[in-house]
Amino acid sequence: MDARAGEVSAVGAGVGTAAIAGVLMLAASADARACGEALPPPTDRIANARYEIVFAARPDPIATGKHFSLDIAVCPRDGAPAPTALRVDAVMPEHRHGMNYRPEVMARGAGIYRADGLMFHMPGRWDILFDLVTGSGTERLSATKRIE
Ligand SMILES: [Cu+2]
Repeated sequence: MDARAGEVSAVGAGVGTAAIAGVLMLAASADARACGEALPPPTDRIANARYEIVFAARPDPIATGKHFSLDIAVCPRDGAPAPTALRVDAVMPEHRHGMNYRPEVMARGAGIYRADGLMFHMPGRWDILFDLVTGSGTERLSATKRIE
């Protein structure tokens, strides 16, 4: 009887662990969907330990020499504070220059931003820079785009 009771509780523990693991996986995928889910695809996603950024170019694909906008979702991770502001810029690191225009960023609430007035004036590698202003400084995430 004792051995049997032991078996039963061992099985019970196994099921419990599997159920908890399943809940954690569901929570993780729900969070991943939640960031930027308001943005129609296609979207790009970048992240560091503290922040996840999902963004979409309008229009997509980005054309050389044409103004474009970015719809951006900023999602703090692991208890990081929501940024107080977002700055957006872009550079060509291989050519050591930036854009000829300064984009304007509007906060739309709930971690959603719109950056207007970007232009990649030549083809090649561009890095889009997202500077998150937080209480403890500025945190930069960047995303590389190759423009034909
Ligand atoms: Cu260049």
